[in-house]
Amino acid sequence: MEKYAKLWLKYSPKKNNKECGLLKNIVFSGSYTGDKIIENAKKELCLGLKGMLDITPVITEKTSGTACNEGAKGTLSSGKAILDNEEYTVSIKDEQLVIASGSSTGILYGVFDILRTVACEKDVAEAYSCMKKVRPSNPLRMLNHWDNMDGSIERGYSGRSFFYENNEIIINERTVDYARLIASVGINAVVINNVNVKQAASYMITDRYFEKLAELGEIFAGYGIGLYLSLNYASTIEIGGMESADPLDEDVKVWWKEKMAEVFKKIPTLKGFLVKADSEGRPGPFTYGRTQADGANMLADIAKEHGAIIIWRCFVYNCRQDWRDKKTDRARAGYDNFMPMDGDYHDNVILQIKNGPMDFQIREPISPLFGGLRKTNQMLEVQIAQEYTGQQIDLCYLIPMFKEILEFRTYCTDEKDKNWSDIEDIGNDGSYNAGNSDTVADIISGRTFGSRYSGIAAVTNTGNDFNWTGDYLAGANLFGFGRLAFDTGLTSGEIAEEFIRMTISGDDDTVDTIKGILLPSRAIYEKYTCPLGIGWMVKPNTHYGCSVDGYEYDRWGTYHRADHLGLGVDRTDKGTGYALQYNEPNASIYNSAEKCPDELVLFFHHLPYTHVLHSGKTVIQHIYDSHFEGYEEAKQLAAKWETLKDKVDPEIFNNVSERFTRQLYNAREWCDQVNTYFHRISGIEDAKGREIY
Ligand code: GCV
Repeated sequence: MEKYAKLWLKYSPKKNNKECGLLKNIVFSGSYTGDKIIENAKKELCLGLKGMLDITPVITEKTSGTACNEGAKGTLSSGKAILDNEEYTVSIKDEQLVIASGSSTGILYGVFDILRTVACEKDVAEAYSCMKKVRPSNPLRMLNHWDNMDGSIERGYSGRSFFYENNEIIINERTVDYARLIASVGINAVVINNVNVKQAASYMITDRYFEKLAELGEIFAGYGIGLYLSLNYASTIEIGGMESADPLDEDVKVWWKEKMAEVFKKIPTLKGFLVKADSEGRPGPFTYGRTQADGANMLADIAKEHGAIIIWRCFVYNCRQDWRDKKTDRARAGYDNFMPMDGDYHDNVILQIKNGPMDFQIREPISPLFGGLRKTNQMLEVQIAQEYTGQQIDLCYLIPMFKEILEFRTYCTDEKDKNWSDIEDIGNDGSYNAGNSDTVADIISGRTFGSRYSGIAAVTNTGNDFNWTGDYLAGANLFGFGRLAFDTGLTSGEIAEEFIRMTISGDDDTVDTIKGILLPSRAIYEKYTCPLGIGWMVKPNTHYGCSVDGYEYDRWGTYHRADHLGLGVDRTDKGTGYALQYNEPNASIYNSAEKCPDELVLFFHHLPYTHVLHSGKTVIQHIYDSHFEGYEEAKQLAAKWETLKDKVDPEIFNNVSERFTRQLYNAREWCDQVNTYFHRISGIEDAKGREIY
């Protein structure tokens, strides 16, 4: 019995490509250096082809004319470049498959490309008949673990941490398999500890943990993955015994200088830090009357001496709001706190921005910082840990949502916006990429403003459960996030299909059925939970299950403002003004109840229940219909899964089946509670006369 599932690297026997001679002779070519990554690439190729096709390939290396010794055991290329050139090609030459790249990471990705082709039973000769050239869409493709050193995981739904137990770092076989799994989908950076850095985690930058962290960093580096740590902003106080963490205080700077010199010496593979400051009770520069830029730049200037970067989160808002106060708007906070300093952040700072202005709800508009910031490195933060999206009990395949986010047009390069006097200064190379390269995907890829450091991070959904993600199907979000971050051009369907074929089954009918379950699951979850973009009708603290007023009279800035006439938050020019933080035409669209897309209309407007949506339905009828439909459709998903009883591994079948039972209970509660609440408060009957309590 295996200790944990191998997921998409299980390399089970395949029928296609068995006779493919191309897979017997594989060439690694290019100006890469022979190192641990190449050794791992060879191991993986042999393991995969042996398992799937019983082939042991002959691997030849041609590195810029100088042959690299077979199975080179060279040391890690722990040079301080944050990002390799990870581009690779796979082609056929002289009856051989050739993977070419300028870096060993590129070669490793080429290997995983071939293994994926075989695992999905695509014809290898055909797949590479024309040279396949691949360049990752995003420079940084990162996972953020919210793992605590006591072994718990904040917002974790898959067991406990596989990185920590009793304040010690665990390194074992699973650590290596984790690195293999995520490298195989193109992840190149991992933050291994919670952004809320407390207790033992504050000591990660002390000799208590250096040895283990160095070891972990080497394992990751062997798969092209950079190691990052979350940093306690107030380390000078908490571990340095000082009285201040003022970023402009000379003594504070000296402390950090010495500390970082020590840390980067002891953990040579470390690439940088992630910082949550001035957020939800965490310390930060505001305490000293300083700006976020002051805090980020102080750390970044020192980190720069070690070739490292500082990723600074924009999740800064007032979490002690009075619910009676209708002027303060949490949605505004990110923009209000970070926009004024656009251009002030130093070049090794990246601002990490949650996809929406609130907090990972099932539906939110895109943060207006995307398209607002033009002179600052930016990274998108999404959450595959399903905190508000079903907690890996309810199925919610998030890739369609991520695609929408990435495809959102910010209009930041629009002609009429180009009256900026210093526009020519934008970007490292001084260029400004005019035209329509203004989607979130464009911005975070670095191409819109020529940023050097940018990309996408996901709060991860992993833990030490046998199947890593609690629900086997939630594995599609881990797999899918990596694949999408690597290639934003892939469709949700393509990604789902790869995941299913590699992880669950290659049988065409089974693949179609599971795809039919995954693809609509986000829309269904949205239907039976919070209507029309309003969000937050969840049980406080745990964030699972319906509680319409759960956050209504709380301090978190998360209100629906429902009364007997209507609901929604007025964020227009007559309300909090949030809608105006967007570039045109988005600002005008969101500011108008007539133009605003239905799915976001209650996020931006307080509307009567009788308001007629674009769909032709009134708000109240939409609430009733979508909730009844959502629950019904969830039942259909569960029924479809039941048809697979004899078609998928019982371990997988039973796990997902059990989750669906819980999902249906949850969906029914949401449906009945939301409908009942609004029926009672509005006094308006359901046009279809269904049972409401
Ligand atoms: C790590 C939300 C979550 C918190 C999380 C926070 C964040 O508020 O509920 O658990 O803290 O986001 O992103 O920092």
